[in-house]
Amino acid sequence: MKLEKVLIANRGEIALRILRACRQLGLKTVAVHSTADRDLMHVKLADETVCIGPAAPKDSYLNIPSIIAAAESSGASAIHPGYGFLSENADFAEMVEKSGFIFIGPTADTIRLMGDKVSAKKAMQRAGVPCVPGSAGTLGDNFEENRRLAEEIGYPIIIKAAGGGGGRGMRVVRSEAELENAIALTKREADMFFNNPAVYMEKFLENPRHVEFQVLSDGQGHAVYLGERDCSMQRRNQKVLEEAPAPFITPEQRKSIGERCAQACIDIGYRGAGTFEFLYENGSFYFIEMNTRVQVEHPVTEMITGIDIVREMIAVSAGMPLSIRQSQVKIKGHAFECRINAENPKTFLPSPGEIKWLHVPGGPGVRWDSHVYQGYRVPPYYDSLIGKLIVHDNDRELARLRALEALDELIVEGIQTNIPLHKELLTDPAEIKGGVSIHYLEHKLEDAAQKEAPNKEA
Ligand code: MV4
Repeated sequence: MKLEKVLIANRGEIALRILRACRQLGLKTVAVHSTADRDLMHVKLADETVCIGPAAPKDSYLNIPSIIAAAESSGASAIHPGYGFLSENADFAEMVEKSGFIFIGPTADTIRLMGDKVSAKKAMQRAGVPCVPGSAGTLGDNFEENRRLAEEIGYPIIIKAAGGGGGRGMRVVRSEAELENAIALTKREADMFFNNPAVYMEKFLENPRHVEFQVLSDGQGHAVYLGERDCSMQRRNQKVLEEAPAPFITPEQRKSIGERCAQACIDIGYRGAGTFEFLYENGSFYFIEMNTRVQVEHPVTEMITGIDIVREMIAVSAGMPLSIRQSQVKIKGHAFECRINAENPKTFLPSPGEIKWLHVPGGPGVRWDSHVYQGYRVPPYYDSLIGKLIVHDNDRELARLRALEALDELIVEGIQTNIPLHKELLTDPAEIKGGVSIHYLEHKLEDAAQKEAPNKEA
């Protein structure tokens, strides 16, 4: 089918980001929205709009029949799922294609392959991507075998649900005494949450960084890597501050891992934008999961490469060959992204409500990706991301200072935001140095809470 009109099956800043990419490609847009989202910026800007249900995500942004019906009634040729919601739902991708629409992303089979973390890891091992040492596949019921395997890998180990990912369905095991129970518990949870009791075992890395590689691939034998991002500054599996390139990663490491990721894309016939998630510890990379969607933090990669990732993922999904060769990908300077959330900066409780006053920063190397405007009411039903402040400069230190300047200019009144947290993080000596671990922020927040109320327990 010829690509003419794109239905945006998402909301918030990413829906607006997708709309902008479509406009640039000369494509018409259809915004689908819940009853709580009539005032979203991309709904105002879209060529057509369809209300797909009530505020609750399960009734609107996760309502597959409603979204397919909207695509049919509006005459859309393609559906862009954005991130979250249905973006990594293989059944949705399959339904979209079977209904005659283009799914802007990989095939349903690829999503299924990567959605099962055991089959994903096997595919990556075959392709020569370095993985965390662990079980060859799903754990069997023979405890003696599992006991020997854990002993071989060496404690601590981690039991993960094959159907999990993104931090759900995992259990760290520090000694043999805990092993049998931990496997049983994780299996039971996995069955409940993911409808799949399969679990696998890995060496548990105590203090890694989270470094991920961005790829673009056309499913026709061409793939490129766009370098890596460091997303270690996180709390409860929610990233807070991201940057590209990752501190202290050498050009040789980038090339070596990047080439393996790109080759893996060619091997599995991957189509679209993708992210290879790695843990990085003591100079080595260990693959953990692949994300088959556009990611929140894609702009930092766009800033250092000058490549429009959303535009490229739309183009390759429409059947166009990748227009970029690896030799054309050049990494220039450094970028940070601050996720600006409507939340209390200390308690992290959501802070929905009306934005009474908004002033956004500007100037060279400053980008503001956001759907909010003065007078907009942040609804309580969805995640609290209200904007992404992205800055770029010639090196990491200049980019850091630029981020601080931009944060000073950014004014959001009427609701609480985590702007103060970002100012604190970007002046933190460990962050100034760079390369903090995935546990840094949580430890820092615990220390701060301890200092404020020394008698309270953690
Ligand atoms: C790990 C790990 C340590 N060792 N696997 C959590 C999210 C999911 N994507 C994988 N996760 C982890 N897997 C091994 N073998 C530590 C984590 C982890 C983590 C990873 C990335 C970013 C934030 C994290 C927070 C806690 C734990």
